[in-house]
Amino acid sequence: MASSNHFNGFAIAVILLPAIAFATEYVVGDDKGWAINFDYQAWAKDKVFYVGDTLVFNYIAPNHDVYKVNGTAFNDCIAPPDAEKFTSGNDKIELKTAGNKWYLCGKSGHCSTGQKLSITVSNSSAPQPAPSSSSAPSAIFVSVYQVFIALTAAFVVVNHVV
Ligand SMILES: *[C@@H]1O[C@H](CO)[C@@H](O)[C@H](O)[C@H]1NC(C)=O
Ligand SMILES: *[C@@H]1O[C@H](CO)[C@@H](O)[C@H](O)[C@H]1NC(C)=O
Ligand SMILES: [Cu+2]
Repeated sequence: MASSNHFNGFAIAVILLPAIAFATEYVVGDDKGWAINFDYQAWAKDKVFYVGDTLVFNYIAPNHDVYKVNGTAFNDCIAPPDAEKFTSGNDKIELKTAGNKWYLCGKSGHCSTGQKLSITVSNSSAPQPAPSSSSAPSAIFVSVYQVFIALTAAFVVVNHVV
């Protein structure tokens, strides 16, 4: 009975690992957060976003906000009243579908100073590049977690065999 429990725990850990490893949380602007006079296109340039990843917009509310807009509004720096809007100052937006996504700050004059972000989200089935530690701080956490799980699983297996 105990051996079958151990095996189940090991199997579950193995099945869960890919889902955990592939969901990345990106803090937009890193430690600069969501602010004016920042080049978000340069920030996004080297990153590959996948369905299931999350964008985190950090700022002091109500100094800024986040509007999810279309490409036209993005180019013209328009914050449509009917757009999806986030105002908490710690806005976590999960990327649920593939394709182009556009975000901007709706405060007067902010978008035109560069407070706008355009990204392309890829289907999660696409090949996953090796995570770069500079672009994905949470990858470090994931690695530590994976090592922990792997060691735990190994311990359980060895314990069971001996
Ligand atoms: C973009 O959004 C604006 C404002 O919501 C809307 O008026 C316009 O029709 C949209 N354009 C496209 C191409 O969907
Ligand atoms: C993502 O995958 C879905 C389902 O396979 C497909 O319908 C969609 O067109 C894909 N989107 C992109 C941008 O590749
Ligand atoms: Cu702003």
